[in-house]
Amino acid sequence: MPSILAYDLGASSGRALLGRLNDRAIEVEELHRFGNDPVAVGDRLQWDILRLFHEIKQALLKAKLAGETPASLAIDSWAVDFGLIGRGGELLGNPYHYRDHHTDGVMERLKASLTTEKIFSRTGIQFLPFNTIYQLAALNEANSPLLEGAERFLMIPDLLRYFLTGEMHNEFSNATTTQLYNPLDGGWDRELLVAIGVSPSLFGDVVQPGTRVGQIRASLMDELGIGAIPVYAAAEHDTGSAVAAVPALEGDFAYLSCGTWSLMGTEVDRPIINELAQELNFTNEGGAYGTFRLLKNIMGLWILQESRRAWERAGQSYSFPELVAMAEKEPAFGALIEPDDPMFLHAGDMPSRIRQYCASTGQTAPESPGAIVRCILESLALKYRYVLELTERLSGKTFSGLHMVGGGIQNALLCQWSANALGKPVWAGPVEGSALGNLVVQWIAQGELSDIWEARKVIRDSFPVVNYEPQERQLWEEAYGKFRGLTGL
Ligand code: LFR
Repeated sequence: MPSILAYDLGASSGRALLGRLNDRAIEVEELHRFGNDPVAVGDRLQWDILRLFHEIKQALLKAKLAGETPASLAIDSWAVDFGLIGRGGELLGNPYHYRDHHTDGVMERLKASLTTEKIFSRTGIQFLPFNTIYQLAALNEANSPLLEGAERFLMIPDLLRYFLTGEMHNEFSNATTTQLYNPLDGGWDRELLVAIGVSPSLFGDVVQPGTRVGQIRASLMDELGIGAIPVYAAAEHDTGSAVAAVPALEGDFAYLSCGTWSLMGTEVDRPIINELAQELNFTNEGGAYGTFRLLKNIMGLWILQESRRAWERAGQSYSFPELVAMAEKEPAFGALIEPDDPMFLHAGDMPSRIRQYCASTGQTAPESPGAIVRCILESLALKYRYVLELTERLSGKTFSGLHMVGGGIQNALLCQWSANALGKPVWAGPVEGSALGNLVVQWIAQGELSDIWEARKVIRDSFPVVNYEPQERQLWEEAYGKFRGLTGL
């Protein structure tokens, strides 16, 4: 059985995995792993997109040197960010990072001028200040030369795929995250585009996950000394790929895709766009095979990653396992935060911000790294409980437990505390959710798997799922009450 290749790019690292399907069992092999370090230049925070493309090529080279000829490849990545292509097909500037400050205040202004109701009813997408719509509006407000010279809009995987193949296509799952795509009409929302001063001509036809969208270009084959490789569109939004890989056996399941972000929700057949969804600020992101992800973003392990960087800058280096071990030794529920407070969104000194949050809510601020990590992880687990309750309320479903997928599940303490907070079991696995979702969409497109449910079954049979049963129920019930009181949720 020939291998196929999945590139999964996260906000802090990327990986290339080779997958093989043998007797309905998936085998994966990590071909290449690399850091993804955004670069601050002056006031701007940007992605090092050419470095990412270099790493994509490195993986192709590694495949060749290992004697592998992948039968196809696809790329998924974080959402909302994009590059603009100018005359002659050149990329204009480096894509901005969604945590850049150029969108500050833009969402509030557009909500007031266009109305919240209009934006939500046309897109079904949650209000996050970094959504593409606000990034493009910010460029327009700033009379950016990037926008003046732009002829095409490509999101990160579209762009990298364009570098690979020379062909430009906009992929569906990622397109929906822009808050500029109308899932009811099934196309880009021209009215919203015109309202933010961006020409609809930049936006191309939208291709579905599983579409073959070219092959690697001749110049790249020459450069690397390799043959042609067909290129597919996966569910190119990493969360879309992660949910495609949830090893659920029944339709009504709840998931948490756990990485830099924690994305919690359920899969639905059609977007739920109503007053309650708008009020609770849930999203309806497009997925593979006509599915939608009714979910909510939770700030996730970003706060921990960014705290670790702050300690590193102060000359104290800790690994994640070290930090988790330190947290475990601290007393329970010393201090709690609302992880989704806007003060935690941008890069910076998280330990100080956490102390500031605690001081302003009348709590004793955690000082040591262990106490800070305990505060972050307990607060996340309690926020999961809150968002799962909202998901049940909005979807009308009741969940018997929670599927957790993604790199964050390697943190066993977080999984256990999540089960404790929910009072329901957590089923953790697989770790490489997004890359597996990417692989199975390619196999379905090639007729190797029949559909998404068969794919989920095969994933379930191929990778371990760790079961965490809830413990210390009373303690966590009380903590949940304290969390709701403190955060005002
Ligand atoms: C997760 C993710 C989220 C999206 C955020 C920003 O990696 O794709 O789904 O809201 O990154 O793009």
